[in-house]
Order: sequence, then C-alpha cells, then structure tokens
Amino acid sequence: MNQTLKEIIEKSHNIVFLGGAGLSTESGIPDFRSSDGVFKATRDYGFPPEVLISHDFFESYPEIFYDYYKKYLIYPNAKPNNAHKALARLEECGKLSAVITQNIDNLHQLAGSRHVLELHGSVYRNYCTQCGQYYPVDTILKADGVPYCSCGGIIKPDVVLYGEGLDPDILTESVRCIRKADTMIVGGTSLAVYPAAGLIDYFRGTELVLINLSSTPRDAEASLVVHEKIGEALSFILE
Ligand code: CNA
Repeated sequence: MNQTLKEIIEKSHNIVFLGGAGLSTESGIPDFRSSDGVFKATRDYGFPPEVLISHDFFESYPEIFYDYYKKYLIYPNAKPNNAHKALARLEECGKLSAVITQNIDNLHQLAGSRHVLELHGSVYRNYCTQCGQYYPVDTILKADGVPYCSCGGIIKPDVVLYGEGLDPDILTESVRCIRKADTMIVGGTSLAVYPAAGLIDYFRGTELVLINLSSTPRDAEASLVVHEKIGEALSFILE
C-alpha cells in the first residue's frame, strides 16, 4: 500500500520542493496549461505565451510584449495560499532545505520561505538594459506602454524569457540541494519546461512525491502521486 503524504513528511529529514505555476492558482494567478491562458493569449495576440514572453519577441515587439506581460503576469494583490504557507512551515521546523520554483510571483517569500531559488526570476525586479539601473514593479505597472529608464534604455523584467539561459548559480545551488535531499516533493508543474523539469534527474533520495492536478510525464517514477489541489493536499501541515 502507498504511504501517505503525511507519513512521508514525518519520516523525512531533508525535503526539497520543486514547484511551478499550479502552486499559485489557488492564489488567483492562472497557470499556462490548465487554465485558458494559452487559448486567451493566442486569441487576443495571435501567439501562445511561449512566443509572447520570449527573448526574441521582447527585442522585436516590446509594446506587445509589455501589453501581454502587464495584463497576465503581474498580480500585485495576490496572497500566499496554504501550499506556500505549508512549505514555509516545513522550512521553519527544519524539515525542508529549499523551495525551487519556476514561479515569478514572490508568493513563497511572502509566506515566509527563506531559501527560495527562483529559476525563472521575479517580476518584482527590473533593470535597465542599458545602464543596469534597478526599478521596482510599480515602475512597470505605471508606465504608459514600454517602460524606459531615465537614461533612455528599455527596462527589462528580471524574468528568464523563453530563449534565455537560467542563472547558473541558481541552477548549481538547486542541484546541490536536490542531491542532498531524502525526499523531493514536486508540485503544481506540468514538467513541460526544461531545464527546470530535468532537475528531478539529480534526486538521489528515497521518496519522490508528485502533487499535481493533472498527470505529468514523471508520474510513473514517483513513490506517491497525488492528483489534488496542492493547497488542499498540504494543508494538514498547518493544522
Ligand atoms: P504550467 O505548465 O502552466 O503547469 C501548471 C500545472 O499545475 C498543470 O499541470 C496543472 O494541472 C497544475 N495545477 C494547476 N493548479 C493546481 C493546483 N491548485 N494544485 C496542483 N496542481 C495544479 O506551469 P509550469 O510552472 O509547469 O510551467 C512553467 C512556466 C509557467 C514557468 O516558466 C513559469 O514562470 C510560468 N508561469 C508562472 C506563473 C507564476 O509565477 N505564478 C504563472 C503562470 C505561468
């Protein structure tokens, strides 16, 4: 018989979590693949999200990039849900060593997680492409169209766009944490975006848990697969 999630967490000493957009849907932020995100982007802009938020698109059509980006990727009023809070609690009680996330929404940090490895950056950091000046998210939201620096350069979000490489230091630290973990919990991700999805290959521990509403290409390898909302699946940790 399968062990329960509770039993696995109880006996684990070093949990690492890898997550994605599904973690924040219960906070009101739509993901790309289970909501109508892909459909809406294609209908309204003529391109899927992977094209609209790609490096080449940003360079060629910054006006359209920012129109989509501001409407669909920045959620300043979103609050952490039970999944973010439960992971913060596991870190606080010494069971979890790192949250590795593909999300760019800062909700893990807002929930109190300290060791958060942001594989794809954050909408809350923005830099001038010419002089490197930092800008907060407010500058992006308030700009009329494309946000420009006082030096005249275009401001770019510190978000890894499709076609761009991931920060090697964050990848290295993620691999280090995964290699040392006895349990890896993967949640709220379709495991369709690489290299993030490939990080599972570095896991050498005993329990791989997948918590995702829909099935993923790695379900067969897991010791436990939970097809539930992750906020509900992890809420027992907060009791
Ligand atoms: P995805 O490909 O959209 O997959 C999300 C997965 O989560 C799907 O398989 C869903 O079935 C599942 N899911 C949705 N809601 C829940 C829930 N409540 N509980 C459990 N599972 C759920 O997203 P990925 O993260 O795998 O794809 C990577 C992209 C999406 C990354 O580059 C992200 O930056 C990007 N993204 C991020 C955000 C965010 O920061 N919140 C939002 C939208 C897209």
